[in-house]
Amino acid sequence: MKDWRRTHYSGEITPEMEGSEVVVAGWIHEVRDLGGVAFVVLRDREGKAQITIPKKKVPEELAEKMTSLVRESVVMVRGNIQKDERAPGNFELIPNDMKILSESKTPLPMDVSGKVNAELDTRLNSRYMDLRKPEINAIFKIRSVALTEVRNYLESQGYIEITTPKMVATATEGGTDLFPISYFEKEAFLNQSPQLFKQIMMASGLDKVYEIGPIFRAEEHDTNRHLNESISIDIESAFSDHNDVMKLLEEMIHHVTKNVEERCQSELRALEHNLIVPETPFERIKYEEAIDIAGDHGVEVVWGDDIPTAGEKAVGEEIGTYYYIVDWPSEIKPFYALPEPENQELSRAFDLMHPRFELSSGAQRVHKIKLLEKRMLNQDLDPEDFEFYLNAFRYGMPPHAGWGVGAERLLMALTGKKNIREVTLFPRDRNRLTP
Ligand code: AMO
Repeated sequence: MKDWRRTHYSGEITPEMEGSEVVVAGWIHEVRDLGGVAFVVLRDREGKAQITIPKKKVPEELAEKMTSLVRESVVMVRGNIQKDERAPGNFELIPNDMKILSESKTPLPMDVSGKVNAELDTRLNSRYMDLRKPEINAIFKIRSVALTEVRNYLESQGYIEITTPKMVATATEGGTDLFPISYFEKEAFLNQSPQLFKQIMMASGLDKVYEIGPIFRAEEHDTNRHLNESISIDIESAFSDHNDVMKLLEEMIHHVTKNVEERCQSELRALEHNLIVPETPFERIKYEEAIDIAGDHGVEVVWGDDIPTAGEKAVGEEIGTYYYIVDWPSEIKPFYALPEPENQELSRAFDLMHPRFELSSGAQRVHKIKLLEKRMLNQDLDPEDFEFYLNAFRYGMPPHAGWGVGAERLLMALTGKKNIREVTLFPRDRNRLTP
């Protein structure tokens, strides 16, 4: 009995291995029968391997079986390596045997050869097939490296990974955008942010925590940068202020970008994306300056209003790289953002902007319970609903600060993709709940 086990990915085979027998496994990308010779291109995770079938040398039955293969079927091929400068990877395989593992149906739901462009909706409906394209699976290889580097960086800075509940009884970021669920006889919701839990952790003595986990937002809007289920990278740091965590954030963005640039060269090439590693520190622009720049571009923003997308775009175009917006009016930032002690109208909240979108927001937090309760009441929130949170502030709560970064938006920045659905395996949006 022959051992049918993959010995090599296509990318591991080199012309110097000429003469040796290998077993490759993957999908049938292309079959070309030229009469005296036929070519079958097999595609796997690492690239493509050309299988060349000289009809005179290969047993007739095998040649017949290989040339009648249906595209996208899954096979294993045992063959001998031969140098060939015209083939991908500069080698070809002369087959000795083949095993069909799974035959594909026809017609295919979409083309994966890159010759015909499918609509995003069609692609997302057949995501398993869309992902067979190298320029699509490159996105998710980059995602894996990026999240590993986020962890590496935060761990190197003394952060401890935590996971907090996603089924909760109260809103975090304001009450309207919640998905209700039934929790036995009680009303419950999917959590919008780990905000309250990560702040509670600041009273635990662990000091520096991070979480990479899902957040759920029942926002109705349908844009190219919002999802209803998203992955958030959150940190919280005790004995720190807003400046400390802004420095951490820009250093993390630098670290992750640099490592993706170094470790994902073939993926970035597949995406045709020229990734620029940003220099630190990032420019800090005051809210007041940002609304002035927006005004110069015809987007009028009244002091105290949020900056609309058109305003963000105008400022982003002017700056051209990452930048912070600081000194936000206190009234438009959440109750947990600390007002500037010397000027309560302004807060110690910040947004980190990519030229095309908001990447993160954060703040130094209110850690004194009296002020926290006062700010809740000012924002029409009932402190009684937040007792589990407020208790953590009653028995020794250090000053603290933190931020949240949308993982998909970080991936948009790293890959140059313009639509958040492109960088999400199975996006959840206003119209999409399957697959
Ligand atoms: P905020 O609500 O600004 O702040 O969210 C932080 C970051 O998360 C990402 N994000 C989203 N990405 C895709 N779709 C969405 N619907 C979506 N909502 C948010 C964005 C955003 O900048 N608790 C605070 C963070 C903190 O202060 O620590 C918070 O959640 O990239």
